[in-house]
Amino acid sequence: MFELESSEVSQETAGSAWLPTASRRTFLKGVAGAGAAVSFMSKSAWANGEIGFWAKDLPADKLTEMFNTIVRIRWHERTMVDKMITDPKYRGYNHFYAGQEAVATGVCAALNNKGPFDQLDLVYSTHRPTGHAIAKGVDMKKMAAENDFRATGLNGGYGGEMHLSDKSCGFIGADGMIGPGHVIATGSAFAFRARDSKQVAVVFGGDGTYATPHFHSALNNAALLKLPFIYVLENNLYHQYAHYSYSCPMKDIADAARTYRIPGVVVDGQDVFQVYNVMKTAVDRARAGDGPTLIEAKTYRYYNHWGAPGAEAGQLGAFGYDPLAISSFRPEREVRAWMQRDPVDICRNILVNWGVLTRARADEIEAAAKKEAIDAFAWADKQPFCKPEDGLKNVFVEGVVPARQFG
Ligand SMILES: Cc1ncc(C[n+]2csc(CCOP(=O)(O)OP(=O)(O)O)c2C)c(N)n1
Ligand SMILES: [Mg+2]
Repeated sequence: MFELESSEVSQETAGSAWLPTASRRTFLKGVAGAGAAVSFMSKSAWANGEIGFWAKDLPADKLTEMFNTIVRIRWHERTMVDKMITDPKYRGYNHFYAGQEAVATGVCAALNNKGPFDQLDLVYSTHRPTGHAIAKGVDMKKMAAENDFRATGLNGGYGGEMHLSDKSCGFIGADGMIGPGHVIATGSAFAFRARDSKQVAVVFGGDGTYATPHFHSALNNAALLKLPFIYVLENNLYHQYAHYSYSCPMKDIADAARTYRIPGVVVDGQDVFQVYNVMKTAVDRARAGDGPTLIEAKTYRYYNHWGAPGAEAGQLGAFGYDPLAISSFRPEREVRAWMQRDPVDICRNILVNWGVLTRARADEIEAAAKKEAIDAFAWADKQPFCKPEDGLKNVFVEGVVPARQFG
């Protein structure tokens, strides 16, 4: 885990020309001492890889809810994969999130997801949105219907996977474009600050976003303006079919935070409680007005970049040759090695170990999640399709739009 050394920053600031040399030296000494103290204090306020850091204080029902969310995401993904493979009439598609469930779950568990819109924390998602959506509180049935372009879907069936959104829980939405959402999210964070609200804006991005200008612009502006903004970068090692080392010179993308003088934290993205710990620290910091954080969650996706190539019905994960990738872009052993550190197993084992769940109760929760997913897709199958003639509805504003700023 990388942590910004407060003394480093303060010393640079202290070197400015407005201080005469003698007093500058005294000033530097003082600042270095204060910096070290602040650094020590802030270190103790970070999770530092301890499983029980913040998570140990959570009530049992909240911890159980996190397990429930992980398995609900897992079975949503597995059910949808099977649907794509076995039902030729099914029109939905997805960039599958299985393998990364602990990230969305740990992040959203530290956010405010219920209540009036002006009190919700907002999540800006990516082209791989279904896990983020479930964790933020989106209804699984409505999402299943949306992904198959049904009129009763979350967005009337006109959005599909790439444009899922649900204002009621602060899920601002999926985004087919890699990057621009980061900048829009900082706009939300700026609005929160301008309105003196305690809300936080969170953006998810992949390792592929490091090379976009939006990543740097968002962090730079958020740092300069001390915005309540959290960037959650899910490093699943690949963007489409290329390893991230092709576009990023650093092993840890979180190191980029140094440039912007903000905390950059690397976390085990397979362990939901570690993710929660660092996220809670970042959310507390943002709400206190202390500015943004970059979190890099090391994780892995069990399916290929898009859809279900290489997958088989009833089997978790996709292996081997992906025709869309022209060649096999990742070794099967790598996929299997990551599956050894499965987020569902890790969460289950910790909660059993802590005495929060018995194995039998965990199995019941997982069976209920599987049933919920199967029922959601069955319900979606019976819904009417959206109509082409309604395609431009809700695209243009109708009537008079009042001018509004900070209102
Ligand atoms: C601006 C833009 N450029 C290219 C693409 C095509 N594209 C879709 S997903 C993707 C890779 C994203 O990789 P990463 O950010 O690591 O996310 P992951 O798919 O691994 O979750 C690319 C290049 C796009 N959607 N938008
Ligand atoms: Mg990636």
